[in-house]
Amino acid sequence: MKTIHVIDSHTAGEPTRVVMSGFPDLGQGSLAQRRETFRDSYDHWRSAIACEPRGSDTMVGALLLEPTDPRCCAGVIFFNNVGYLGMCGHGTIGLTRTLAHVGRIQPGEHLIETPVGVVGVTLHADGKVSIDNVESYRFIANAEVDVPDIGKIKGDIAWGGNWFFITKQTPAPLDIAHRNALSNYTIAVQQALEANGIRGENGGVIDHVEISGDAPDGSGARNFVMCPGGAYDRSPCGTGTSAKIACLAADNELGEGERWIQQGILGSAFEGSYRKGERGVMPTIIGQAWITGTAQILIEESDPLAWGIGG
Ligand code: PYC
Repeated sequence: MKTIHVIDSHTAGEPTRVVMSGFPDLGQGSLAQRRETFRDSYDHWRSAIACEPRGSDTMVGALLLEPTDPRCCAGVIFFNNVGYLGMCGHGTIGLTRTLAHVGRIQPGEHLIETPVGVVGVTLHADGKVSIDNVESYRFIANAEVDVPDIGKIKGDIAWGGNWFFITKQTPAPLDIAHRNALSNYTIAVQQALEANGIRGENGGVIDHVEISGDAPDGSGARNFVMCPGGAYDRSPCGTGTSAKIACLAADNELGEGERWIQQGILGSAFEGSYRKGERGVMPTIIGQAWITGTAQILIEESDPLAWGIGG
């Protein structure tokens, strides 16, 4: 029997499961090297934790690790039902809230090491968390992809810690009632991008598709973000908001220091702003997470579904 201690939270509706202990040793390399070891040797642990019957398609896991950079209070590798994420905005907010919950950090500024770089976080006295995300930039403006049975879709390809295709074209209003139509559409776009070899810089797979528009009730900017693995982000997506801000800045539609309120498909919101970066923007994203549970995950070797369903 294997025992893994996890703490669950949600950030604006999107779950994060922080793995506190019980995970195999991944060695002492960089976070990127340890993510390779995780992927090569322990991928079944990912599916045991993130997939059904213990997890779900929406679950984002956050493996808590010792950082290599002594300035950082923690290292983390994010994963989900199908693989690994570079950065994860809602997950970093959930991780920060979790570290505070167990008394490992106090309100103030902290650094967290991820496989794609060090991110700064501020835990505010009211429980909100600001993330100073990795540099985000638009890679290609107005790219076009031909999507079977849908037609030509135009959008920007941008980096916000993950690769995004951000389009304003939508098959339905950005309302949770239309989640099935929005999901089918964005999954078709994801597949067409890959089938046509349309990728981010250095061949990075564009595994997130974001529809960007207005809330149906006119209450502000809203998005719908399809994550790798077929589940839509319940939150406004921290890396997706960062990528969107990079595009707004590139189009001179958002000035340095100006606030951008980004609703997700549930209407829950993150607040974003940016400083100019060397290449793009240095985004700050503010959101809040709530603890939803703590558990000892048990893996019985005799269980035919011990290592998760699918994944
Ligand atoms: O908040 O960056 C994010 C995120 C990525 C995938 C799910 N959430």
